[in-house]
Amino acid sequence: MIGLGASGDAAARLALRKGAKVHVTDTSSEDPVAARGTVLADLGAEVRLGGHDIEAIASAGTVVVSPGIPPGVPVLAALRARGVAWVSEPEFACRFIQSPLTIVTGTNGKTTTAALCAHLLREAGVDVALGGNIGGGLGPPASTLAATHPAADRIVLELSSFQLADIRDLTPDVGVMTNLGVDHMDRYATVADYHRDKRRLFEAGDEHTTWVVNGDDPAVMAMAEGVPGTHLTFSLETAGSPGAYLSGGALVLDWPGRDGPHRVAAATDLRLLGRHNVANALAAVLAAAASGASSHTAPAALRSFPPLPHRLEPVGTFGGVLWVNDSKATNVAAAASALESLDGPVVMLVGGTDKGEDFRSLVPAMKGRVHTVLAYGAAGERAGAEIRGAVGRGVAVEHVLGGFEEVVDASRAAARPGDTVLLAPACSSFDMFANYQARGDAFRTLAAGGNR
Ligand code: UMA
Repeated sequence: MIGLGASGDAAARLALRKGAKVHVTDTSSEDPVAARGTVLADLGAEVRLGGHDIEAIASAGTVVVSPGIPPGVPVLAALRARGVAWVSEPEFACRFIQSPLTIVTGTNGKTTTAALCAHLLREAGVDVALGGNIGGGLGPPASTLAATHPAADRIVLELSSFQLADIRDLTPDVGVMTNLGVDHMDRYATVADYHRDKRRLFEAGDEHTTWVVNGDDPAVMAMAEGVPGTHLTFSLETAGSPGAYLSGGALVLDWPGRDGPHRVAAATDLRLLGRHNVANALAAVLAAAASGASSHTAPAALRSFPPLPHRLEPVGTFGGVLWVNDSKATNVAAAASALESLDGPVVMLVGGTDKGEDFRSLVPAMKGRVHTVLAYGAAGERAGAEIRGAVGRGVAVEHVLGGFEEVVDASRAAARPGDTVLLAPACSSFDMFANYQARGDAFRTLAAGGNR
């Protein structure tokens, strides 16, 4: 097992449980890797930290590689040169799973779609387990599911392009592609390389696979074209094709072979904000139906699904002001997409660790929505200056000095009844917090605390 993060730890434990002789290795020898290594050594694994022993890896019958390890790193180059193949962690896990798989991927929305699909199945009485890339406490790695739920009625896995890259025999019963855009350009040389790994999902299916694809996304439709299996689309724009679509503000399911289209819920019944989440809900409803959920329980299940933490999460309305935590928006594109989901007027908090992105790219989404920008943290001065220079009059741009509490206080002072205060910082959090979750938690607490 190469890499001892969450997925490496889970795969090593699974292999040990199955009676395999396990070698685990990581370039790091610091905690939390070191702490995991100590436990795995006690469980019987051979643990090599602080570097990789190529001979030991090459002699293994199966080599499993963690998703965060890019294909060009020296250890993988050395294995390639020796003709040693490897598999991704979910591929290894699925060798021990008997359940039919619903696999969800796409550039955006895969976590919400996978979690909502699992919720719809659970509420329909299906014994379902959720995991994969999802992380963040919402689901374990695939290898953990293989140990704990190997024969569930259904396993829903969110898979990233990194995890799809090295699958081999894993076959989706239902495959979902939410959309295709640009991401992970720090790992891939071109967008085509990134999409090539996404395409692995379609290559992994067979004539029995049901595909749930975004009918509004030409890149998805082009990739799915000619792929064996049953094709169903979800669409915000076009009503009428078999699948799920938005019509007159309602989510409609038109399942082939059943008694025609029927309304599942109103878009306003969802507790999730934003039009992109209506698309995610359509994908989830369709994927759940394809995975065996009866549609009778879908209306109540859609209404009961809570927003996921740190993803356009409404944390409360205080004095007529809605506070929204989108701390997961750690880059400019994600922050712009959060803005586009809101009608405004908006007070926006931007800042954190400066990743060198161009903050002027936020300005088109700000127009007509944002009346005040509060720029803060390590990136605050540059973000404020760039946005001020590009946004024009009518939008106040303030550089807030001090800690996060001061930033939240400044938001409260700037907001008027009817406004939304949006934390979509377009930066990572490390200047003030351990991670984006800690930042979102602080926002939630400070928003509620100061407004009681
Ligand atoms: N390493 C080596 N040798 C190298 C290079 C790195 O040993 O040459 C080590 C690193 O020191 C590290 C490990 O390899 O300890 C890599 O761990 P990892 O980055 O794969 O992290 P995990 O903790 O195993 O988490 C992964 C996913 N992370 C990534 O793909 C980056 C988690 O997705 C996922 O929840 C978890 O497996 C379980 O499936 C997170 C994520 O950010 C949520 N995903 C990306 C995204 O959603 O955009 C793809």
